[in-house]
Amino acid sequence: EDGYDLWLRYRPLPQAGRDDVLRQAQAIVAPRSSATVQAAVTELRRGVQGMTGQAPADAAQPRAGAIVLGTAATLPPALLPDGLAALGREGYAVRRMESGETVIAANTDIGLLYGAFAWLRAANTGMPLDRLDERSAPKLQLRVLNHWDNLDRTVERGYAGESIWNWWALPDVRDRRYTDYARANASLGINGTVLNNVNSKPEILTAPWIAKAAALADVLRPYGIRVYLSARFSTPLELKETATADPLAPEVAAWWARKADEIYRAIPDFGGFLVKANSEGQPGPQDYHRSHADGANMLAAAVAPHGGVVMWRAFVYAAENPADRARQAYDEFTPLDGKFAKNVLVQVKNGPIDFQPREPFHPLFGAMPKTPLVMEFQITKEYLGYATHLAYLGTMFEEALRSDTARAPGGLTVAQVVEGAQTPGRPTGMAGVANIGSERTWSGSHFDQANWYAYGRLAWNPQASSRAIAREWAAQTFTREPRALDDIVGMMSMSREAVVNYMTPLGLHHIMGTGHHHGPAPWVAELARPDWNPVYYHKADRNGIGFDRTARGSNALAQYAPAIARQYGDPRTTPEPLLLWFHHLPWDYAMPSGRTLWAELVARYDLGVTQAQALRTRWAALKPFVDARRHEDVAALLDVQVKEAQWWRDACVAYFASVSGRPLPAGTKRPALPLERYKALQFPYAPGRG
Ligand code: BDP
Repeated sequence: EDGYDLWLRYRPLPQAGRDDVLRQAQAIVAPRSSATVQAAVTELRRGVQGMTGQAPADAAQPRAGAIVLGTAATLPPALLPDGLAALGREGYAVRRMESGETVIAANTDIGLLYGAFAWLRAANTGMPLDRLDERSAPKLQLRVLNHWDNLDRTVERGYAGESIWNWWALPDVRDRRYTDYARANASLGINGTVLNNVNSKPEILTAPWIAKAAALADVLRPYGIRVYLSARFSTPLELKETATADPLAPEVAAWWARKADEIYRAIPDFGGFLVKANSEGQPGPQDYHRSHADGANMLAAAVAPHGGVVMWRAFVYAAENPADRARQAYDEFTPLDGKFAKNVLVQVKNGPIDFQPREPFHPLFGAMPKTPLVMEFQITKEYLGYATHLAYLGTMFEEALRSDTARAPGGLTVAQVVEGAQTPGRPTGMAGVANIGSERTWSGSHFDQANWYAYGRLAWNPQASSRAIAREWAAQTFTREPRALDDIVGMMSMSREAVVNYMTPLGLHHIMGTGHHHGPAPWVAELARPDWNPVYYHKADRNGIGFDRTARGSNALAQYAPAIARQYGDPRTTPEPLLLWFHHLPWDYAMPSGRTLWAELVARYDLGVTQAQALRTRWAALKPFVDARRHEDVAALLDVQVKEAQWWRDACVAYFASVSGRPLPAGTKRPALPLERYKALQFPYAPGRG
């Protein structure tokens, strides 16, 4: 086992499970087949064969012991579930009938494929198949991966090898891996993929690359996955096909309309464009004194006749806004609420800075009631220890989604906003920055597969429980033994908090190494822009630490609903995990634990190291339950995590001790090395720079 099979391993089940599967899946009955139905049947066969050693037969007529796939048009009335229409285009019902058939019903072929995966998931996780009765429909329409893959096959912030897109060999060579990628995504309900980096190049929209994208679209289509492209705003200008990229210039709009026509000729179900504009040096409409809405709407008009959408990112921060980078997206986008075309979605990162181990939810959620907002999560762990550290992100995604924006009486969670509570009739979506590469594990480590999995399941249902998802994943990936599962789920559930503790406890953020973001560098102060420097974010000096975002400081807090602004305006009522995000406090500030802030900070760093050690110990005890190779792979990474947790702790404690001028709290271990030695570490070849 090298991890390639992901959660779709279909290994032989223990006797009881095997008998159960064999009883329910003696045969498969499927309607005249489309490629999608074919994919569903092939997957069911593969699964049953793998779990039991026996392949189900093909049958023409429903009968007890058969799995019967069908839509309202093909199922016999006796097998048709009530209320099927309400499940919509992608929903499914899976039900074991009293008469002995297992019916997988849907309104479309893609619903059947999702239903087939649901049945396999149930079989794989040991649910009693003779009582199966599940209905499900996605709560979001666009469930999309964002690949930050470059055309030279490097991956920005990728820690799992080269891009899986072998651009050079495309469109002629269609690697089998693309099909396995499609299967894995379809098993979660992911229905879109942006193939290329948001830091995009003009070439992606030229004929040779459109052909490559079209070849991928052909492979992904049977699995319900649409292809999207990241578009560089200045493409026509840079290709020298227009004299400007001004979105209001007619020649520019006409160029994009022609380009959209060309793309749709090659990819009739093309999803649309993702755009990073006027952000980190990318071109955009503001270069022409136009707004984000002007830019987005021009592109939206080009794809609208074909049913496409534009996902316009709200990740913006400029050199001219040094007072508080966290404020800019809200300041720039809220005045545009209601000004975006119907097929534009604004894509917002979960927090206001940048995929930190912990951030409060982004204040745009709930604050743009006339604009569909896509949640953007980062699945790849740019700021959480790359693919080396175990950090299950399900808990982090859940924390963001369950946050109450307090923008409606009785509450309005971020999940509800993303589900379109404020924008009925408009599209909805979630985007996840992929952690997928060409390594055999796909994600760079076995546990990082769980982050892809959790993202997909939460995109289907943003209100799902991260713990339940972890259990479901681990049961399919490692073992069905309940005690071992409890342990694995326990490890996963505490893992992200461990990372927060040893990297950025109590609301600290962005104190990682410059550029590559690997390892601690809270001392960095000399970079050209203030907001590139860690010292800008923690503001530690002799007197205290933290970023004052209250009315006395940057007042970013005023971007939240009044109830939250009030609660977080006082350090005593601010949730402790966000304390230094919103407040600058003296080192002697009394924490609820009875410790001073300084002592608490050191205690948190120590706790993080202890938690990393606990992950390692707990995994060691799981050896009897996990195949040797994968057990060893994970163990090797946990050794690195313990070592790096200690490094983070030692470097940060040494640094904050030096700026505060405080002695280490009594009983605290001294950092292993003098501060200067940590400062001197360099990582010129860290991966993922793109
Ligand atoms: C930051 C990454 C950078 C991305 C940027 C983005 O460091 O590589 O290009 O986000 O989201 O987290 O556009």
